[in-house]
Amino acid sequence: MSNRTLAIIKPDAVRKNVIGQIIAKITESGFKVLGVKMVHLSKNSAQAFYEVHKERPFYGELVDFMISGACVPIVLEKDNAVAEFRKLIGATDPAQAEDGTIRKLFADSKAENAVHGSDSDENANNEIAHFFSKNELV
Ligand code: IDP
Ligand code: MG
Repeated sequence: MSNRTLAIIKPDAVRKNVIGQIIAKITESGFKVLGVKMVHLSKNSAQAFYEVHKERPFYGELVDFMISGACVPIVLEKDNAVAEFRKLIGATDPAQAEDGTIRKLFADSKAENAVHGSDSDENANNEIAHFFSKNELV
């Protein structure tokens, strides 16, 4: 069990101007922010980030969505961070997400679902390295 995970505030939530509300919800839930930046992903970078999904039917749509505007990757720290953050964001499809979760509050659809959260410690480490060098993290 590791204590770090990668969150991304996705382009739909950036467009809705709810970056601050989402970060407030995250920090109120006991996560510490170790790193944060705003980036506009290139197609190559988004394809590489979602490489694990390249055989899925929605891969092209997902990459196009993730490059449709800026996003905000955030490195978070908390005990059992990966599982705790997945609980806070809720189900992939906001229609299935529990009340009070970030996706229930801010997401519009299964594709445009406001936030990303790593799904394992191994992926969290790789995803953190995708966006941040060591000297960018506290
Ligand atoms: P997760 O983000 O809850 O871990 P994954 O299955 O890993 O969900 O899918 C990655 C992302 O791909 C989702 O967050 C969502 O943006 C997008 N996605 C997942 N399923 C679909 C779908 O059926 N249609 C369109 N986009 C999807
Ligand atoms: Mg996933």
